[in-house]
Amino acid sequence: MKPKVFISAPIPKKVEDYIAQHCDYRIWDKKEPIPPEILAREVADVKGLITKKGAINKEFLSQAPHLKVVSTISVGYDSFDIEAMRERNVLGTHTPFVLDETVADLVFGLILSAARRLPELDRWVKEGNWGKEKDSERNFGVDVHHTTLGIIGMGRIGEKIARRAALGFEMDVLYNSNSRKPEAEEKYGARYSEVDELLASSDFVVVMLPLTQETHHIIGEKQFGLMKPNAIFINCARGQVVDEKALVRALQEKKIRGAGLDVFEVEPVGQDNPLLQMDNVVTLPHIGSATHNTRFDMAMRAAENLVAGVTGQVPPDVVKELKSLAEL
Ligand code: 8YV
Repeated sequence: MKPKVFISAPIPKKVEDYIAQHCDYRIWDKKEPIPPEILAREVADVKGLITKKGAINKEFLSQAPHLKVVSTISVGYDSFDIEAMRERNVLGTHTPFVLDETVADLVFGLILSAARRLPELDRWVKEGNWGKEKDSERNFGVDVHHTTLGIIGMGRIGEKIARRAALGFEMDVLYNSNSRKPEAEEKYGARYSEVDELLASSDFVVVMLPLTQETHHIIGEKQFGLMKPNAIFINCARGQVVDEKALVRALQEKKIRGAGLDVFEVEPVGQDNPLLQMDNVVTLPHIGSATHNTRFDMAMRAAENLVAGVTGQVPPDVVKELKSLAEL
């Protein structure tokens, strides 16, 4: 008998076919998110679950007594309550590697957009303003090349950003991380730096940290106060890593020049969020990994993790905090 699994969001047909070969599955394939009461019913008898968001906590797990593996189609796994999963012996997997280059591309999209004011000037042209204004400096921005980039959180994606920065834009790269990255230091001339020094020296500050209890609001008033008045702040990680109210104040008080944001403390971002009123802030709807190829690869990777987990193998991408469960 094939193991029972539930897929709680639409996935590409090929990925569904792969799961069908190994599992007895049901799928929520509607565009709107699955209502919690339906999810609770669907997970009551399954061994494996594919998810995209939604807390996997004690309460959720109590509705899924047979669950062995939860496979999220994302690299971030802040939706996992690690302690609750460990207690219930449920493996959690994520999708590292396959999105690194795509997210690094978007970080540079935000850097360029904020520095050269691309979305603002795109609107300006489309609104018919070109030729009306006489101020020849009106549309000036700031350079990206040969400036200093500070990366807080130098994981796999951070290293891809560093490569683009050093080899493409000839930027100086500073980074802060739990561990030193000899390869990035050697190949891209990246220099390890304490956070305060990195903030004070960088023209562009990119935060690339996972969201955990320790990183919640790790960038706040003090950190914005240390940045250069000309600095541009980029967040493509998780909104809650940043104290958004402090960011708004820093922008209003011109403590920094601008920001490029793919993520927000509350998503979708509220229309009354003051960040949406600021021309010097580029806002995107959490699209770091959102290309056809990468989202396909992420779904396939999540499917492979799921199938491995429900067929008695060790899934390739068990999250580091739960690896010890997989070794039992
Ligand atoms: C996800 C992301 O695809 O991977 C992550 O951690 O933030 C995105 O790439 C998104 O959260 C939807 O699952």
